[in-house]
Amino acid sequence: MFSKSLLTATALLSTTTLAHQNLHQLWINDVTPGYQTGIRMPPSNSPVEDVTSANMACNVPSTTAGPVETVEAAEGDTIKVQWDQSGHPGPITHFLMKVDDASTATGVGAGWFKIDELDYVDGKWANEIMGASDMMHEFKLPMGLESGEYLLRSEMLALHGAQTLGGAQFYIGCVQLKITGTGSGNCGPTISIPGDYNAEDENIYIPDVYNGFDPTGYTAPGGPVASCGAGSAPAPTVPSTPSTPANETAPVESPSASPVAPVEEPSASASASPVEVETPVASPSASASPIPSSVPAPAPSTGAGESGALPATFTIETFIAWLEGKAAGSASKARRHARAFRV
Ligand SMILES: [Cu+2]
Repeated sequence: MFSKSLLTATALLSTTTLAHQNLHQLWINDVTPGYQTGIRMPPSNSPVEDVTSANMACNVPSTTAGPVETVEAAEGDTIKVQWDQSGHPGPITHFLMKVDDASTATGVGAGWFKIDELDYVDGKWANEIMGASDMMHEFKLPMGLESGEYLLRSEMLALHGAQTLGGAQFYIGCVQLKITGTGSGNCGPTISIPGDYNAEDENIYIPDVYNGFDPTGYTAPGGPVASCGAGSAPAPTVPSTPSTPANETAPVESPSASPVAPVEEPSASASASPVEVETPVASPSASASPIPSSVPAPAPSTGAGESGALPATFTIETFIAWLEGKAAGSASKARRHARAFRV
């Protein structure tokens, strides 16, 4: 516990960042092209919340990053992705889109097909499951892909604000791939991004997310996992392994060598490390996520409970939360954590 007098707001605000997240690295059959190589890094780690935005496809385009390398892969390859630590409850999904030139394609529009999905398994959301594996998640490129260039879209949907229409947060990272395959390009079903996500969809807008919502039957947006070619089933999803990945090509510059990057919250467990004001989505496993259904969802427009009086004694997390409430209180669309942080 800390006393108010020991801490100043400016000190905390300047050193504390919140659990926004980005995709930073991938491995293809356990070999990485390097830290942030092949990935279109957005200008910040903030989410996209407007499902009608073109940024839903491949996040906000960077105006300062240099050219992104297109990475080679083959159908059936194992892809492992690594995201920032996240206490935001929700699923992870992956989509592919065949493009003429992965280095220039925007990814906006039709042609995306889902190849991987992890929602809520054994009482844990995908972000929690990944948190136990250094925020890695593994899946396979389907068999039956047509050779050519693709965008691979990794989406982590955060549901902690899903009780508000438009409050769900989409974290998106796109990878540029050149895939060798044996198919003829008939993977489906396909969707349009933006276009097929609607703010009111039951897996995006969840009014009772803190009050009775049962996540066990939850299915992430984007429709079913596609199949490619007649009779060709998609490759099964392979659970992430806790083993440390090979990192042959980027041993020096990769901040991922550090167990926890300084901008990230120290723990993947939202319930154990409430760095943010946010409350994790209620889980049936009450012991793991002791969020009672009676806890009222924070009122976005008032910031009630967040910008009120600070108790005489408090944890650092509570103080950060209080500060966030102060900072967000005047926003027209109040957020339970700051958005302006940039990596
Ligand atoms: Cu966040």
